[in-house]
Amino acid sequence: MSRMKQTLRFLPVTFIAASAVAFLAGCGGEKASASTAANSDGAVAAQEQPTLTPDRFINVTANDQMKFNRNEIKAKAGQVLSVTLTNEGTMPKFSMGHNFVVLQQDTDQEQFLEAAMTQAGNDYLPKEFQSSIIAATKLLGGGESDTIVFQLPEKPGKYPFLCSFPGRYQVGMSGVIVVE
Ligand SMILES: [Cu+2]
Repeated sequence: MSRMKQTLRFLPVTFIAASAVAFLAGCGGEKASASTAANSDGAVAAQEQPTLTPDRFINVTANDQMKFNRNEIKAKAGQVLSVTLTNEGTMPKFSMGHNFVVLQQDTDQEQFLEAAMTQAGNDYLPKEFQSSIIAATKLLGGGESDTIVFQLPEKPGKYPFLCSFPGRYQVGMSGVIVVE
């Protein structure tokens, strides 16, 4: 219970910091990085590692046809990934927004998505599931992109990723990061 409280207290700070860095990344260049929560210890761990150096850079695209360009990413345990999501569509965020959300293995995705539906004001990232979110981009309209840098868990397995905009998971905007 107290850990939950701690998580909730730290997360907003992390998200603000991540947004600020993401903004800089958008204006500056490839090397700048943003990070949200790093692992199951969430924001606390992210604070201990304010500058993660990516082991790999991965480009993911989304479009007006409601598809990601990839549904599987293979990676190594503990690897630091820099994922750039680009919305190659032309439609606005409110009707055709996309994001890229990486979840802990044990997340109940149905409940996550149900909660996400009601939280447009928070980019469809359900606040009560923040400890389940390993990393998440901003919600992007057509032509926008955002980069997240995060460390994969040490535990091998399949970590789901998805777009949390309502209805997108159901038409295939999901996939897995296979951690070996
Ligand atoms: Cu989407």
